[in-house]
Amino acid sequence: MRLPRTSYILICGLGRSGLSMARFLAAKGFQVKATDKDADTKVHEPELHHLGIDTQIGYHDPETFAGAGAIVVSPGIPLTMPYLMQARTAGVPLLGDLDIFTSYNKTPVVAITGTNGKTTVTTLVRNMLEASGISTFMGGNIGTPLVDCLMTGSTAQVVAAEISSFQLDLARHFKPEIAVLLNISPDHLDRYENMADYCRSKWSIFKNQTSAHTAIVNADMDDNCQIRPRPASRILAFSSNPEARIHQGARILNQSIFLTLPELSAGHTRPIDCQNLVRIPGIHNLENIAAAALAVLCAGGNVPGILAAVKAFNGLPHRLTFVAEINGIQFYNDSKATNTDAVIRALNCFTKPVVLILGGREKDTDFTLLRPYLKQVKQIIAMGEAADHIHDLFAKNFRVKRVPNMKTAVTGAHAAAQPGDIVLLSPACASFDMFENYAARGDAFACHVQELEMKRHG
Ligand code: UMA
Repeated sequence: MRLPRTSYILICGLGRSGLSMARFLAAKGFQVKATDKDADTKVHEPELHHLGIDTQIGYHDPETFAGAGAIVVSPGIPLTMPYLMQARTAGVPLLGDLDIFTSYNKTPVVAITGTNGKTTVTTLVRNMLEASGISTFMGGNIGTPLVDCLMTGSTAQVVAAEISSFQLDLARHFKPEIAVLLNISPDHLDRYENMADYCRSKWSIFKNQTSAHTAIVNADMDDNCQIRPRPASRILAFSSNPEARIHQGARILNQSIFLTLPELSAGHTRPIDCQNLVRIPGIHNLENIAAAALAVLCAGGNVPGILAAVKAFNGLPHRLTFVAEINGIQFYNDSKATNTDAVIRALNCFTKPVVLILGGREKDTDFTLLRPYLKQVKQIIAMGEAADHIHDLFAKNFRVKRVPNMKTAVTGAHAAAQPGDIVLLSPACASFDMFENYAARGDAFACHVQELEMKRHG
């Protein structure tokens, strides 16, 4: 891919991704301009000006878009943004960070996408590779932009990259040596036309792979999430369905993972007994471990490294994290559950009665997908912009209480629960209506739970 030298490259959006890209392209000697509609990003102006980058901050100027040689679009900015659409129509190429990273990167990449579990699997892949003696750079949607790997003089032997569908939407040349598709379930339908579009975006992670590469795919995805043609790369499958036949890949059966792969000696099959090894709950986490282990073996890691990393892994914050037990009621923070499938995964981990805190900003969410899994839910606490919608959908069959904020969500849930019950914050929504991000929402939940605990102790 050739980047323009005769005209400027416009960076659209100065969040983490755009800022890193501006620094990177300026360091490569390109003429760079940067724009962000949010005046708060003015704090970056001195640094950007020092790097020779012109800025338009607090507004977007359509002429700057139309006159660019190329526009690098931050992943969170929809491609339907009018100035982007006009520029594209006028022939200005829209680029994403993956293609720019690909044109400079020389390190093998393990790329991980999927609706749920991406961050956990990316972290596991990094930890397993490191425990196998392979130095690894971890970046992408997980937080550290991938071009940072190219700027820090990293000596990593492998890049473990969490990849979002938003990043894939602008990728034409991204070609990871190993790519993992964990699962697909409805999400981001405010940005995609329909589920088929979202699925196409996810599967495109494999589109440039050749027979020299490896695709690791969840064999249990239903037909709606499948896509033809299948990738040209070697396909490894993983499954937790006892009926599944896995020729090469991983099966999850009775709390064990059976890996079958030519990379393994000793008959190509290796069972891993997870009973006393794995500290993170749920079948979905065994799937995550299986997918990570396959990727790591393909990238040169080893079984002792995999076992050591799994044993040491306690899970990431805001993912079904135990907060406290008050009066025999256990409180769990699953703030990262921003879609219905993640809530279903969380509910499947409990057999006890649950008071479920749902709500936030909707993403064209179909909450009715939750209905078959709500048997053990004794009360729904509905908060945020989605509260009325949730109430209207479920109030006929469930007890639903609407609350104005997180504090009343926690006190309301506590009042509705009895000793032995679970209070679960697993909102099925984005957090941006009430919080800066899902982490701030999870912290607020934990903080109000702690207040309850303090009150109890007088
Ligand atoms: N902006 C404009 N004009 C617009 C709209 C937005 O200038 O019309 C500006 C905003 O004012 C803001 C910037 O664009 O300053 C935000 O860009 P961004 O949303 O792409 O955010 P970044 O901080 O660059 O973070 C992005 C990813 N964000 C999204 O995909 C929404 C981060 O993933 C990623 O960690 C980071 O790049 C580094 O690679 C976050 C995320 O929520 C965690 N991802 C989604 C998810 O996991 O569900 C996909």
